[in-house]
Amino acid sequence: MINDYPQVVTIAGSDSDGSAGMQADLLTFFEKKVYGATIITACVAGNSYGIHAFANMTPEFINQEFKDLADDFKIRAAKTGMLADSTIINLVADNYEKYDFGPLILDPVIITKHGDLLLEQEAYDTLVSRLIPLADVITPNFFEAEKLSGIDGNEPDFQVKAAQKLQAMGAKNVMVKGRHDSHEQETVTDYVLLEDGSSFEITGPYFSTTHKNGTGDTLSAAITAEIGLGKSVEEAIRSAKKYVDACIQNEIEVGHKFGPINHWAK
Ligand code: PXL
Repeated sequence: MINDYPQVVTIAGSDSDGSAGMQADLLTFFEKKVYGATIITACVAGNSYGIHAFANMTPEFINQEFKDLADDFKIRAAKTGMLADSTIINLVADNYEKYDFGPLILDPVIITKHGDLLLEQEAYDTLVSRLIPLADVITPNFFEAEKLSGIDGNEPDFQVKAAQKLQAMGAKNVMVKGRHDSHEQETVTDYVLLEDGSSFEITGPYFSTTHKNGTGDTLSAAITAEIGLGKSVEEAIRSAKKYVDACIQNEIEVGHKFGPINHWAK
């Protein structure tokens, strides 16, 4: 058996409503035609109104998931999503150092669009010390970039400064997503700083919709898929951004409040 079909993995939480977390990642992998494996870190019970219960996987279980994939599959790229707490971050880093799963796309999932916390407060330090130095690409949203860089989002050139800081902290390539919290705005501008020091901006339309659950997961999953398919980081980011915009634009009517995006969009 040659085992050479492009294979990627998401190391993330399961979201019972199917809109975010590893469910959004798998839908993205499927649409991008890469084979998607999953390392579940935690499960959340919720729906479009919010999250109502959490359960973390045990360290033994997570270690076994890594081992089983490493024993059999040829993973070409990996992404992280919800990592829940310090213990899980440490063992994800340990396993990442132990096995070759290709480039790591770190989506520093901290809080949901409903305001539910997905990472315990004391886990930031572990994320910074253990995972940022392993990241080939990090994709913080505006709030996460503020939190991780320690720079105030109102400072002039915030995205540039935050990206430089995150690179100095060890991430090779950084995408600081634009602010999208005002219904007045017409566009959103993301800033990307590449490993070689070059940079670019991507400006896209701002979509005023409540159906945006799983947007960040989908973006980082699409970057992971493209990198798994052999694209450069720049190509992967540009193509992922286009895909996510299409997913938001082509609404799908599921749930009553903060609904999912539409992964069938092209
Ligand atoms: O979209 C962030 C996210 C990531 N992972 C899990 C989630 C959510 C948001 O709800 O539930 C498991």
